[in-house]
Amino acid sequence: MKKLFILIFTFTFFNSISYADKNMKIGSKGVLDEVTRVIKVKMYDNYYQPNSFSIKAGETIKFEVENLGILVHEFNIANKMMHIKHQPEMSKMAENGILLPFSIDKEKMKKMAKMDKSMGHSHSNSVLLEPKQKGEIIWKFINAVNIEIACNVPGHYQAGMIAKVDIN
Ligand SMILES: [Cu+2]
Repeated sequence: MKKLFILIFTFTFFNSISYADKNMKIGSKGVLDEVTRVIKVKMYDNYYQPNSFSIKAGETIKFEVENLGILVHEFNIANKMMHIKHQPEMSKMAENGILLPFSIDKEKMKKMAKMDKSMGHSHSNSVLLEPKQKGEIIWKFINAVNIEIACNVPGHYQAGMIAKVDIN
């Protein structure tokens, strides 16, 4: 009987994980050949320009992102839950002296990423840029819901560095 309970529990548990995953659909990394539109985004302290995006479901967009602020900023395509989960990693990067207010210590980042992968900030849905730096993301908005583009440098999300994304 006990075994049966464990079995049922395990089944329910894993089922709930896949259910959560379905609700975290944010699309996927896109390829250059499929790009239908290029959007230029400027990052300032602490906001994006433009600060909202209207995207068709299934569209593949190339975001050309430039940091014109004096602070380090992130352009991260995710949902609220993912941003909240990512913020402690960014705080840890700051605590370890990798993520500095005006720059990123790339040497330290490389070194620490060998012990803790999350310190390398290597994500297909995000670019982290120093002032005057440019970066890009190609993103396919397939099965994407509740998308938020935001910056998770400590304090920036709380300061409202969030861009609204409408998918229709
Ligand atoms: Cu920022």
